[in-house]
Amino acid sequence: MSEVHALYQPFSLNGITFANRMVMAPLTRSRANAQLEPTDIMATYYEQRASAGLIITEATQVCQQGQGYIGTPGIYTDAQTAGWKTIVDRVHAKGGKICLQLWHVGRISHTFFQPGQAAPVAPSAIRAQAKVFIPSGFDDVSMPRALEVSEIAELVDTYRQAAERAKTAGFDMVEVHGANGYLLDQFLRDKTNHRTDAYGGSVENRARFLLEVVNAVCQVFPAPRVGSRISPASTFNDIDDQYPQTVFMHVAKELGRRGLGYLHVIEGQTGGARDARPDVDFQAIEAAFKSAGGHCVMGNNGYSKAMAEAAVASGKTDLVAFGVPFIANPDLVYRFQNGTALNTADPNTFYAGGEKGYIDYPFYSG
Ligand code: 8OZ
Repeated sequence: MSEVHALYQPFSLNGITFANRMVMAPLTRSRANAQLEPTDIMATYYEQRASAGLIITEATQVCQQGQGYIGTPGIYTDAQTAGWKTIVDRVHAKGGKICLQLWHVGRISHTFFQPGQAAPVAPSAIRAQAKVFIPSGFDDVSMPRALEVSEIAELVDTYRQAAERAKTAGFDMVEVHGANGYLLDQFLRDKTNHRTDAYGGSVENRARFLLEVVNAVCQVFPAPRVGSRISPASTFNDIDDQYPQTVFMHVAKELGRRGLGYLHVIEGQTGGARDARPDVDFQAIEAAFKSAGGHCVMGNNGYSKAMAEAAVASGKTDLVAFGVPFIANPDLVYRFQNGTALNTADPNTFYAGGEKGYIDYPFYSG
């Protein structure tokens, strides 16, 4: 009988127990309906993956202005909330735990998605070198406008309302998406934040919006039920900073000080090299979160089974989030634990809509 590796053993996060330490990473799949409500096939997809220790949902916009991609779900209408509740109930019925990722794309958007076809919003009026897919095909993202300070306060409350809806839907946790070049990350980094008010300039000022959002969400969920995702070394979506280590050490300490449940770190370039940026020390950032009072660390980015087992065994990370392997393997936990072969993911169906490449990946059958 082989030993049960720590990766497959339960993990307790301040009173919430995950069946194992394998997390399904947030994955945009573009299967919401025209009203951006979760659909039946989404419920099937998440239910199929309920053996993950924790599922983090795909990024979910907190308001229409926060949308930048076709078919990504929202959490700002009653029908969207009801759709999410169905998903939560089905995951819970299978014994799983599920966390909603709260998202606003900021400048990574197009007038096509915006209320009244207005400009997307950002810390500063700087257009990203990025493309978005709209019904007529790929197009450049639109020129954004800088948010007014009063609008930032409104957006903080929008996140709070989204957290209220997540609570109504029965989610176990919520994750504040602070990664990958979207709105909160745009505030953190000096390439995209050129403001001269209380939300720009110093690292403290650039982190203010993220921390205000986290404070607001923690009024709804207890802090240990709130996580945040960051990508300190990533340049995805035309984001960058001269001194990422300084920025993210501050962010990690402040999030830890608030007693958050977890810090979710994309270690390296999003979906790419783990050593993309040698001046970023992930271990130091993760340790700063914990020593300031944060509960646990979730590592992400290109982990193999062997890497994940070693990282958890050594205490380098508490939880490991897997993305693409969970797309193709609903029973990834079983397959890892039993050393069986894995299905291969088909990138052509990642964002294609429909059931193909979504709910038809087979479970292991021997
Ligand atoms: C891939 C395609 C669309 C969105 C992220 C929410 O990178 C995303 C995303 C990824 O965090």
